[in-house]
Amino acid sequence: MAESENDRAAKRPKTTDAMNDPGVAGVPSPDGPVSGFEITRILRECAREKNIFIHGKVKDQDAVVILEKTPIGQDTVSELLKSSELQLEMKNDVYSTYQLRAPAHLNEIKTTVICPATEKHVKKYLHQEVFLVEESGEDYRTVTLPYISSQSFSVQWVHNILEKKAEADRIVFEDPDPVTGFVLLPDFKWDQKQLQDLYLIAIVHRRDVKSLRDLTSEHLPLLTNIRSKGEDSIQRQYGVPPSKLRVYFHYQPSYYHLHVHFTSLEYSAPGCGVERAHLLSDVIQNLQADSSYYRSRSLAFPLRADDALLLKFREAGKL
Ligand code: DD3
Repeated sequence: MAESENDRAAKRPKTTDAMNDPGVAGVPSPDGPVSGFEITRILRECAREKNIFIHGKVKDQDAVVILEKTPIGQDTVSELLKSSELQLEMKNDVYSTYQLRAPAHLNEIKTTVICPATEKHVKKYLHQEVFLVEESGEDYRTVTLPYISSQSFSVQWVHNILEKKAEADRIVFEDPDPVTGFVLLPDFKWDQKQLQDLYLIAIVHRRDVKSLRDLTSEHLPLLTNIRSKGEDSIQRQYGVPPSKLRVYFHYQPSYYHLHVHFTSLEYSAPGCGVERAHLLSDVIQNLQADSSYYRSRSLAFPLRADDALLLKFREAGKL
């Protein structure tokens, strides 16, 4: 019979506070932040994406927990079929369906925890109507830039990566040059169990470039360096050639420290659509043709109805 949460709670030592014990990567963490989680409400769920976003509390702190079933990796299929129990659901002619009971290590659920979560974190996962905004170079300087400067969008986690204070063991490649260098590592969204949803990010060392909007021909050595060394590293480490990669920026980005997304071409990553993604190779060519391309061009991007930036565009009469 399955052990109840009470049984397990009784067995584990009571010394550690759930939130002060982040656990150690790769080691089971019975006192991790999920065990004491009290559900407040479901923020969003998607049957197709097989994920659910939950708002709740751990001790007295707000938290968001994201649970997601991951793709079945080719390399685990044979073990999955061999070592699982099958329970027949129905049979009709040549057709039959089963519930397969996989061994625990082949039946993991990717779990992301944000704790303490701010109201912004919570809101981000609520389903919202979206609107397309067209931002001219002038709009950027008068509406968007003042807004992003006034907000304390924390990029602490980015600095932690660059300074090796977090995720140092996950770095796939680093070019330490302060001007053209970057760190390449798997994005949070990828659990690295299968190549189908490969997702890495290149985070630049220099801290004076917020987004695509700041790029000029001065940055071409940085961009071509990221393209060539990023693609090389992914080819070497994962055997995925450049022709199988979608390499791009987001505009607007979700954090204002320049970074490049490397995703599997087979995987429709969230945010890879034409309304938000700008291919690195297009960006390079546009800057080669016109150094002020991204300073002066209008750029369109989607904004959620509850995004404060949308309100700024409305107030400025741009929507
Ligand atoms: C983020 C955008 C940011 C929730 C979530 C993710 N890759 C990250 C911290 C460390 C990381 C990322 C914000 C935050 Cl789930 C709110 O992303 C990260 N580390 N995308 C990596 N490797």
